[in-house]
Amino acid sequence: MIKLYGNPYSRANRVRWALETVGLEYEEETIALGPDGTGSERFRAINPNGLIPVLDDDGLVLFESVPICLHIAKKYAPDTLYVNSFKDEALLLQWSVWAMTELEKHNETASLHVTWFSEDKRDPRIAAAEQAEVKRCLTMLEKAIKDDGYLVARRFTIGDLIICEVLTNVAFSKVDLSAFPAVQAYLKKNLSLPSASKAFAPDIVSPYLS
Ligand SMILES: N[C@@H](CCC(=O)N[C@@H](CS)C(=O)NCC(=O)O)C(=O)O
Repeated sequence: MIKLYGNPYSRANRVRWALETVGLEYEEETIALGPDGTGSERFRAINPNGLIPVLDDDGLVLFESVPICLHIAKKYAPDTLYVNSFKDEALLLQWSVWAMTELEKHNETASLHVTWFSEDKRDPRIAAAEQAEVKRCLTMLEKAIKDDGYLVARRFTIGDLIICEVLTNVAFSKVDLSAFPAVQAYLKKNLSLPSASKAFAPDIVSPYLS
């Protein structure tokens, strides 16, 4: 039995997309953010960290979205969504950790100061500095995917899935993607996959499909 604890407007989207990509049967329990959901005693017994997503893979209960995605790919699609050399695995891990610790971190802080905080809590200097960091990350990504449109192994892997899902949040930091044509094409191609249509609420992917 595979069970995802998540909701359609959260980092559970990357896990749902990985599950849809490998074609696994799973159930999802919607967990709201806040005291009645992620903060509840019941949910904290499942994830003491109090955050979604959580995956229960036949009794193996995992938190942290990126390791969950890597686990799904390696276990259920080792020759397609995962990679099969030490070199490609090292690159895949490098980009996956970068997606969380650089790209996502800067995009999230920018989004707080551009979209999510109330006006009185927003700091335009932090917003501008963090948007500049997101652009620095996008410049790196643009170069990395320019040759063949993929991060590693010259095909779509879990690394591309993680990065494209992280980038669905760029709408909230209001970073303009037009200076990054390879990234724009990369998002459009990968978010148009049938697995993405099944995994995402339409309003999340629509800004990147035209
Ligand atoms: N590093 C964690 C972050 C998870 C996280 O921040 N989840 C948010 C939703 S995207 C959450 O559960 N927030 C709980 C709350 O705000 O109550 C991961 O990637 O899984």
